[in-house]
Amino acid sequence: MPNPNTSRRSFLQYGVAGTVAGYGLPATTTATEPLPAALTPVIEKLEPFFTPFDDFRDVSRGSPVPHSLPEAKRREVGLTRETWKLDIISDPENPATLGKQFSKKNDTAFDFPALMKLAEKHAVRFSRVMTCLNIGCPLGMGLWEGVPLRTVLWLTQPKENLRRVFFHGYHNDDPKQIFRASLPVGRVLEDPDNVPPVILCYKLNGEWLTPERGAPVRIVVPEHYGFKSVKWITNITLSNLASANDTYSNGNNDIDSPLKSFAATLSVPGRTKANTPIPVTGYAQVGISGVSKVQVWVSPAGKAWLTDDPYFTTAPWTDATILPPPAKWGGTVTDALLKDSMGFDAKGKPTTWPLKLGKAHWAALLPGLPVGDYTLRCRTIDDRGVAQPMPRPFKKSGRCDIEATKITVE
Ligand SMILES: Nc1nc2c(c(=O)[nH]1)N[C@H]1C(S)=C(S)[C@@H](COP(=O)(O)O)O[C@H]1N2
Ligand SMILES: [Mo]
Repeated sequence: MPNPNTSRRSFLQYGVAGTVAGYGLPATTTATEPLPAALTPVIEKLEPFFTPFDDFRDVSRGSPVPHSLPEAKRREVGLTRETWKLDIISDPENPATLGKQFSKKNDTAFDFPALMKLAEKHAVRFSRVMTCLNIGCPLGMGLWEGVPLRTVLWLTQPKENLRRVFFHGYHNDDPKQIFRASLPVGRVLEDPDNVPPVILCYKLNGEWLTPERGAPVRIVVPEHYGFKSVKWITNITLSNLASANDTYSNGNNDIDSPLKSFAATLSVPGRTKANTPIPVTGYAQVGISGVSKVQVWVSPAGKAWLTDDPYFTTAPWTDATILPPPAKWGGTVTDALLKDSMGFDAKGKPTTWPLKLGKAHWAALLPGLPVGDYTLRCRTIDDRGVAQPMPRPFKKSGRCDIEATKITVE
């Protein structure tokens, strides 16, 4: 696989003063700033960086959901690598001018061996978190591998009248069950700065996609919420229609909203002793504008905040520590897999940190508190200095509310 690294921005060097067991994090973040020892036990218990298959959460529509079909049926309907067939056609209602089309009807469908042939030269791998626009917590963090969709699109020899690419997957041959998404053709043909390409994906964390994750082939759109990453892909339609009609545009969803940054906690002691420092951990989702800081703030519970400051911008936030790249990546991801992945160097080390469109972990040791009930809040600050939930606070463009967690000090 060619090394597709484009970013040469060197990233912060972390001192490695010793390795914490389990999650395998270096015990210091920078040579000058050791992590307090009280954080070691909670950091050891953090989830793996890449999500193991069984821990991925599933968002699938369909009755029955396609991945629940028995193997024989999946084979019959083209949901195995051996039987997969992809239509790539011009939209009959808003035709794009193509030199060539691929269809089951004419026995010219694009198939898995053809995809693997392209993969030899064009395959890319990149990490990204899969998040549902309507769910507050990511479904899983993965290393996705596939062929850029544009490489396949160019096989149709498009000439003109092509403005939008629509795609949908297997839907039990019931038009009412079609789950459709789309992109402007420009996004398929060209990638915004440092964002990986839209891919026809066949591997996750180095293994073939499982039926639940969309086998044999799904779309992955790196910078968008999960609904653009259509599973069990069977149809690509090249259209001259200028506007989207994604299934997700129903339900008041903002389908043009790329991934947002936000922070959430993973471990917070619900009850704790007075005047004793309180170790907390969490994760940050790294959206399109990155994450430069994670911050925490503890306040007495039930105390009203200023009504003209709904996002607590004037609260006394303090910085948490964003943890460095883990020594062990988790899932089935190895350094060998990472070394020719986008955003990683020849040794399998990330070239920037935290990984854009990914997940990072953080930790903080809160100062001891007097007896009482408290609220812990956390937030991200993006690369432009904008604090969560800005710049796009609306619920239907992806979740990013400032999380509030209760702590009782006894
Ligand atoms: N064919 C198909 N693809 C689909 C869906 C679906 O229902 N059918 N759900 C989408 C939504 S809403 C999300 S959030 C992601 C979730 O990906 P995952 O199930 O692999 O976690 O899949 C997307 N792809
Ligand atoms: Mo979703």
